[in-house]
Amino acid sequence: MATDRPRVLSGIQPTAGSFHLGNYLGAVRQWVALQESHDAFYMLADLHAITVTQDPAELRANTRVAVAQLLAAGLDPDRCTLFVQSHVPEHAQLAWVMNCLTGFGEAGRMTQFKDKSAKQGADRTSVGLFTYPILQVADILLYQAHEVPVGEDQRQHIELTRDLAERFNGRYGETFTVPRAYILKETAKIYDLQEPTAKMSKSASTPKGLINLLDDPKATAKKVRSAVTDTDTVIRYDPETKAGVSNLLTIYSTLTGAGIGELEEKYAGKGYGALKTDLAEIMVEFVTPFREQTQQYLDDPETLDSILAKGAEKARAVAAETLAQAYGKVGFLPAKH
Ligand code: ATP
Ligand code: LTN
Repeated sequence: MATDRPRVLSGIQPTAGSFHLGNYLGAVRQWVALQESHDAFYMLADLHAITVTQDPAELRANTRVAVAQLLAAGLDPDRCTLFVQSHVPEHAQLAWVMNCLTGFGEAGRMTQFKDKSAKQGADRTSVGLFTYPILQVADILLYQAHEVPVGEDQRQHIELTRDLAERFNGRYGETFTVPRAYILKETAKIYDLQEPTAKMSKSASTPKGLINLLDDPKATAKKVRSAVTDTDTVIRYDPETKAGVSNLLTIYSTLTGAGIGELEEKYAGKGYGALKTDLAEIMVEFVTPFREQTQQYLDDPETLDSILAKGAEKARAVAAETLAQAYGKVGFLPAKH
C-alpha cells in the first residue's frame, strides 16, 4: 500500500443488527471512496459499544454482521485496513494517556454524552460513556490520521481530537498529526423519514422512519412511500421549510448520482407520490444486492476471520509505533526485554 497517501481513519460501532441509511450515506459511502485515494484504516468500535449495556452474544454477532456489511458496501481488504478495535490493545493504552490530558469540564461539554446521559439518568450512565470521546481521540491519533470521514454528529469529537493532539504536541513535543473532519455537506445529516427534522438514528422512538439496510426490501419500500412530506405539493429542495422532501431529494440524488436541480425538474408538476414511488424502487434496487452480499460474507466466517486477522496485524504495526513514541514523550521508562 502506498505510504505517501494521506491517511484516513474512521470507526463504526457494532451496536445494531443492521446499519441504517444515515450510517451508509453519512459515513460508509465515503469510506469506500476514500480507500482509492488514501491510506485507509476502518475499525469496528467494539470498545465503544460496551459504554452502554451490551449482551455478549449480540455484540459478537453484531460485530460479524457489521464487518460483512462493510465488505458488501464495497470496502476491499486489499485496499484498506479493516480491523476490530479490541484486537489492537494500543487503543485502550493511548486512551489512558489522553484521559489524563483532558479536563473534567471539557469532557462534560460533549453534547452526545450530555444527551445520552440525560436520557439514561446519571446512575445508569457509565464512566466509560463519559470518556467515550477520549477513546475516539486515541483511535484517531494512533494512526496519525489526516482526515476522519464521519457524519455531522461526530464533529465535536473531531474538534476534541484536534485540541488534544495540539495540547500533547505543545506539552511534550511534536508527536501527533492534527486531523480534520471529513464531512460531506450534502449527506452530513440524513433525517428520519417520519420526523424529518430529527437525525435518522437507530435509537429513534419509532422504527417507522428508520431505514435499516438489512430489513426486508418490501418493508423498506413501504417506509419510503409513507415518508412524511408537507401539505404543499411542490418538489423543491429547501431544508428550512420543506425538510421531508429535501431529505428524500438528498437520498435520491446520492444513490443515483442525479443532481438535485435535475430531480426538481424531472418531478416538476408530478407531486410527491411519483417521487416516493420512484425512490422506493431505487432503495429496493440498492438494498437487495446489499443484503445478499452481506449474507454471503456471513456464510463464510473463515474468510471474515482471516480478513480481520490481517487487518489487526496491519493496524497494530502502526498503532504500536505511535504508542511507543507517546509513552516515551510522557516519560514512561522503556521496558527492557
Ligand atoms: P445513535 O443511535 O447512537 O445516534 P447512530 O445511528 O448515529 O447511533 P453510529 O454508529 O453512532 O450510529 O454512527 C456511525 C456513523 O454514521 C458516524 O460517522 C455517524 O456520524 C454517521 N451517522 C449516523 N447517523 C447519521 C445520519 N442520520 N446522517 C448522517 N450520518 C450519520
Ligand atoms: N463515535 C463514532 C464511532 C467511532 C469513530 C472512531 C469514528 C469510534 N472511534 C474514530 C471516527 C473515528 C460514532 O460513529 N458513533
